[in-house]
Amino acid sequence: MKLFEQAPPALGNQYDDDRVLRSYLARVVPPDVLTDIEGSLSEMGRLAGGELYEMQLADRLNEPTLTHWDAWGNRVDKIELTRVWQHAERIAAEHGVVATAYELRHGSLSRVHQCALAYLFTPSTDIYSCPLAMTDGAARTLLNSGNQALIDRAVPHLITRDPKEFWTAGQWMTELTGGSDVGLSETVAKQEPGSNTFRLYGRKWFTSAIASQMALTLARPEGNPPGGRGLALFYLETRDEHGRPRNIQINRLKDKLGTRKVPTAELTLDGTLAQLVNGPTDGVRNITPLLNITRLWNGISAVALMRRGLALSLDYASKRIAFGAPLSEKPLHLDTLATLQAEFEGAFQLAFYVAELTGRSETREISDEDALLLRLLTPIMKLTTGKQAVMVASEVLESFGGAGYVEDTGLPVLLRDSQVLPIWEGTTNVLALDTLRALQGLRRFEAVVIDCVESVSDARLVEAVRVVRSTLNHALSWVEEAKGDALEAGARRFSLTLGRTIELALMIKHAQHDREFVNSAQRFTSIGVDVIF
Ligand code: MFK
Repeated sequence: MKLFEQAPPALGNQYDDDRVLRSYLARVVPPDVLTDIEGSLSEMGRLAGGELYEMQLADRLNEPTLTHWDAWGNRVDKIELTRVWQHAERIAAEHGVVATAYELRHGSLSRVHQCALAYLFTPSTDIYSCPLAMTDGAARTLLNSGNQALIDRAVPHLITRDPKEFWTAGQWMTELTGGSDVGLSETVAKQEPGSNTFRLYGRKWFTSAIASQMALTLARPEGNPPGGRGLALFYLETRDEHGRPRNIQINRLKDKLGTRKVPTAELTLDGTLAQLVNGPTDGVRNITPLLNITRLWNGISAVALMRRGLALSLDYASKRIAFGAPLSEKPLHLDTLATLQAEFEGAFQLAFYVAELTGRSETREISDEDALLLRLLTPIMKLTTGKQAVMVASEVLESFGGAGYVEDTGLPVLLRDSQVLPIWEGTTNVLALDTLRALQGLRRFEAVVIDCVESVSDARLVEAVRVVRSTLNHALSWVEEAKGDALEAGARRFSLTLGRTIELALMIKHAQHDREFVNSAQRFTSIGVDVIF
């Protein structure tokens, strides 16, 4: 008797198969630029759907390890990375997953190109996007600082395509006292007599991707006042020429729910040599360029993981027969996936719109009003897409039935890894409060949303346009009226409503360009946009 065989879900070229990415690029990137960048995207799509994905499945059970002592009793604190991570580092460097944004081959659109590469690369490389995000953010922070010695020393390594020269960067902010409230940090910086160098003493409680060659971190120079202003931003190199940590003890690796391939550590800094990046105070403000870049990466990673889950689920639906037909012919299954697809497309449009604005800010082609909009949209985008990613990942697992709950399908990791997206780089609530600090961008937000929906001619989008307008008005009047505790208590609902409103507005704009996307805009409208209540 022939045993029943179930074909597993499979992936093709993740660029060629992605009609959302390709349609978006056709709208925002001029044809000659698209011709120039398509080769790199198709190549990354081929790797992501092919050898990287296969390696990821084969490497599923490996995790990074920390060895404290060598055979001869020397403290070495050696980190062994997984096979995928070792390979991903080379691919990332060679394919310019960071470098593309700094080479500026296509001006401000280089950021969109780079985010598209990151989007394709991320789901097949076990969250190697984490060190890349911090590397990108460190390069941007150092360049903004104007500290020429540090720029000359580190930036060429951070943005090179040569794997032998490539460095990644850490972002050491979190301490036991302050995860979100970074101003509570206790690490002390003592200046070396007669020099500009400092030694850092303290404990860092959650340092991601500890294998990096350099880090940006916060510490309080002796005598400075408490709070974020009394902290300073420091640059340090993590290991000496023998590969040993420089007065840094790696106490242990974190035992996390997800992102288990990321070697996240607890550290003790015990006289670690460090240099000021830009002055002895205002460390929190000075590290914000890094935060804003990693928050962009967070959003791009959120849409990337949603897309991966949907790609697998859609493929499986054509292979899985139940109750007499493939799932892909079942109205309820299709309806469920269409809702997830609409959430993904809304998130995609918003994350890439923030990439466009970031690119224009980096090439200084941004108006003052759009700079304020970018400041407002970065937390909104990060918090909205993070929530969507968890919801979509959970539903994707369910769409596989029991198989989605079984580890060796490679599916559960999608949910575990997505769950970090609303947590690191600022939780939903912390970013909702940050949204309130950035309301100067609200006027431009309103103008952009109205502009997206103003000249809509397709009758099928009339209801979507009505919902955008009415939700926008509700949000604007709510924030005008809310005060004190009521304003703070409603900040999450307000921020999510702004996020969903601009997602729908951008979806409508996109559907005008490509009518294939009208259905998604309609569906997103009926799922619901206004969560202020
Ligand atoms: C998959 C890809 C993702 C990659 C992941 C990488 C690995 C993850 C590693 C981590 O998780 S690292 C830890 C991340 N931690 C955080 O994100 C901290 C979350 N907490 C916040 O964001 C708080 O809002 C914040 C620490 C910034 C609040 O601190 P303070 O001391 O109360 O700051 P304050 O007074 O609000 O702001 C100080 C200055 O910075 C102000 O400017 P002024 O000095 O001119 O008044 C603010 O306007 C400015 N500022 C704050 N946030 C800003 C900003 N400016 C620009 N952009 C921002 N986002």
